[in-house]
Amino acid sequence: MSIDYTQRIPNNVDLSSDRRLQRALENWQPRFLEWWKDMGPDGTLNFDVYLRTAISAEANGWANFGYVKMPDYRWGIFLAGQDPNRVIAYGDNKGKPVWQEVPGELRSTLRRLIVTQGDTEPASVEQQRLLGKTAPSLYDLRNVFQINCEEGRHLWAMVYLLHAYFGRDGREEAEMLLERHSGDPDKPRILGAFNEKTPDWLSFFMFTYFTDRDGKYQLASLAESGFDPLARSCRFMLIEEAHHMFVGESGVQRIVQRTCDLMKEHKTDDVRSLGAIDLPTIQKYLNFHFSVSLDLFGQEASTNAANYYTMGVKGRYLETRIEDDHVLTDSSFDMDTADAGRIVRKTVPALSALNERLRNDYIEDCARGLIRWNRVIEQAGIAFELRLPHRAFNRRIGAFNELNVSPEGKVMSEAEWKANEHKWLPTDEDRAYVTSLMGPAVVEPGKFANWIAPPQRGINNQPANFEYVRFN
Ligand code: BYC
Repeated sequence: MSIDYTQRIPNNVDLSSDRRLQRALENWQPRFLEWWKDMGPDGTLNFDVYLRTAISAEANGWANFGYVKMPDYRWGIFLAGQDPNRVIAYGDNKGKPVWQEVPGELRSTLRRLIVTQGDTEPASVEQQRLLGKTAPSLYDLRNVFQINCEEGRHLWAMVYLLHAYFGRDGREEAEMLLERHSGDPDKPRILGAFNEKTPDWLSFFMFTYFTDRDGKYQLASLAESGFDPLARSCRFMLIEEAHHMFVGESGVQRIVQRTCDLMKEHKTDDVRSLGAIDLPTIQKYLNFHFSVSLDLFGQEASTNAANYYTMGVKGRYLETRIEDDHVLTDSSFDMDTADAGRIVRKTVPALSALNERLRNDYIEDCARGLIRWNRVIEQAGIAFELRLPHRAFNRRIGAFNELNVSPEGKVMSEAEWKANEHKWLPTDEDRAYVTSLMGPAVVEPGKFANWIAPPQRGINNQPANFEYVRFN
């Protein structure tokens, strides 16, 4: 179904045919805009930003580019097309038609998953609220705003589901999504990583590379849901999400490129004296964001995850492409876990290991970007390799929470870990240094901050010196 842009809330769900729902969402809309003004990108209400806006739910030609003032961005409700023959691909309900309404017995489970997903979207906008003040270029400024707008739209996607399918409880949850805030001591966001700060652009690029990629894997699992409106919402969100991870990957790559260029030109490792970010510091930020994002996959052994799967609520990554029985009651899975203070390999029932399996898929995907970043370093003839730390390193959630593990995977005493932590994770001094490089924002078209290389190409085939943001 095409998107109706004549409505106050653009949508492809025929919203105008359900007056009650339409009115409920139109009541939530001003609350969302208030939140955007208070918690969204700071001081930007009058900027014209070269943004893409979804205009069709088809993969080809789905977006339109043009200048938009962000409070006027057309946040809307877009679901990917419906397949009338779609059946549940796994679990006890395998082969049965997908649900167009919420089955009563799955109501609280589905609501909880949708709320958890929805909670991350505004959280990331809150985390990125101040980045515009220190943008390294107009190109980057535009990209953070694009991401913020689309995370706002992803919030809309989840709020639509809550309003449309969960009655009064759903409306209350939608309110709460605007009341919890990232880092708020009284009403924090639900998942750990979304209460961390994103105070600088190195953190931002690492966040969009590692944490948005958790989003990709969680959304892909929910895109397999037997609850069809959730599956279709997530499928469309994934199309938007790809750009966010591109911003992360290319952002880190451009920082690495600039660092290597300076190291080569000045024949020195001491790029801090040249106002750039040294490779060991980049590695420490990588260690932090990777480990915090690993926590987002939950416990290694999880009965929650087993139940989601058995009930048909949340599948595996690309479930329908996997060749097995899609029931998993007789399958096992090998994984590392902690036992009596050590990392041990165990064979466990496959159903209880679904979080870990998804984490494996994620880690494999994360490694691909490092290959590209390391190629830049290698081409500069520099002997340094960025590495993903061991999965047990710096964990707060799951079995490894109780261990102290080095990036290489060595288990150690707390004292030894504490004595070495400064080599592995950003110290206050590292953070202060990176912060000192930030800002004021570089706002001249085609100019870039000293610590980052220009992108290889512009947005939507525009040149790098395009005026991506007009300040009025
Ligand atoms: N922090 O059995 P477990 C994105 C809790 S990112 C705090 O493993 P489950 C985005 C858990 O709630 C993607 N608590 O749980 C990215 C449970 O509590 P109860 C977001 C945690 O449910 C960038 C207990 O520990 N989407 O989209 O299997 C920018 C037992 O754990 C955490 C989703 O996450 C944690 N990290 O797995 C913008 C998808 N981990 O029941 C956006 C929806 C676990 O004991 N969520 N706990 O009270 C889920 O699928 C699941 O809730 C989780 C957790 C995978 C997160």
